[in-house]
Amino acid sequence: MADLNKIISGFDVKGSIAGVAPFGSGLINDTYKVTTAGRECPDYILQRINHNIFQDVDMLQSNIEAVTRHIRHKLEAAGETDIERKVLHFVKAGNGKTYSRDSEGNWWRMMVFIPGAHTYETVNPEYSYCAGKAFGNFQSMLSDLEEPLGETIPNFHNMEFRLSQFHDALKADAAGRAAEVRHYITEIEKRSDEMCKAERLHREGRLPKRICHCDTKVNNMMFDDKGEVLCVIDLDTVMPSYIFSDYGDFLRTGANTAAEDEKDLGKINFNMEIFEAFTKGYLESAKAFLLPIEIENLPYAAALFPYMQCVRFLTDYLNGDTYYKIQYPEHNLVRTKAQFKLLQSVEEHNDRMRSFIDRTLSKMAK
Ligand code: GN1
Ligand code: MG
Repeated sequence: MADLNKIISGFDVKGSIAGVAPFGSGLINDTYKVTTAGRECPDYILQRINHNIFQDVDMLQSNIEAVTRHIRHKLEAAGETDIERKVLHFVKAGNGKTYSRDSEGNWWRMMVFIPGAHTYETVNPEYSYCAGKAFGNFQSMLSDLEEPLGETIPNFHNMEFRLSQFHDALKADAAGRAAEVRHYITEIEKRSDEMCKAERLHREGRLPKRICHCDTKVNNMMFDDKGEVLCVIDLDTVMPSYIFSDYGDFLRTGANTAAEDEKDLGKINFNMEIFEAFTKGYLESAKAFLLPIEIENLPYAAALFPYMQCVRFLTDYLNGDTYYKIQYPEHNLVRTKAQFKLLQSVEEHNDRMRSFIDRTLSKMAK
């Protein structure tokens, strides 16, 4: 176990440390809340970057710095007064960078904890509408970022790549688990062509990549006490992708009537009220820059992300749980089943999603 106090002392932190405790429910990095003594100094978030997954830490932090700097300038130009709560503020380490390496080779970073902000694992329609607007705004604010961003995880949301990893895992069958998941393998294969549509459209030059967040889980948004979105957090995966990434991954988590790893499949459904509220918010802030092909494929995006996550969880299960943090041996299988159930529910709502989008667009055109 790393000496957290020693690591913290390497950053330009104000005040004396009163406590350090694990924080949040992320599946990749280790996150801690650092509380300082007294009211005048801010609290902080400390994170150990998972450098097995984010192998190019320089690129990772340089992306994040470019993005937060750009958003900060936009907010300043717009005369925003609550800037410290609307964009993440990374603390400098002794080396002048926003990250540092400990003697064991781990990478760490710190940011100012945003006071009076909350994250949620589930949201109501009103909050979903705000989330839709916020993610549309986020994409729109970054549309004129001049520095090119690197892919912090190459091919992160590339469905063809995720399927090839799945096929490799299946062939190797490292944990001897392939036989018990035959049903899910068949269901995944049945849909594979349709689900790789985005990559085909991109190759044909019809679908652009834009800067996206790429991890728009509902718990990656900070809300204030009134339910307004303050900012979007967890910026590790901000990179060029299809807008489907942000739209689809929010719905995967926000419109699921149960948790991502719910064992009782009967509880898992796609909540159309959340879908409608989120879609309305997203279209209001993003319609101005979206192409018809992007809008037309929003229902596809709603299905793509439960599908992709199902493939990713099953791949990890087949590999013997080497990627996602698990709490019990079958966890990745439970997650796979839950994502597949959600996918089926999304598929049942395809026509209703399409007609809601059409109605919303025609109302907006008036
Ligand atoms: C991971 O870091 P966290 O827990 O917010 C994953 C996402 C998955 C998600 C599934 C870098 O997100 O892509 O959708 O788990 N992030 C990475 O819950 O793989
Ligand atoms: Mg997260």
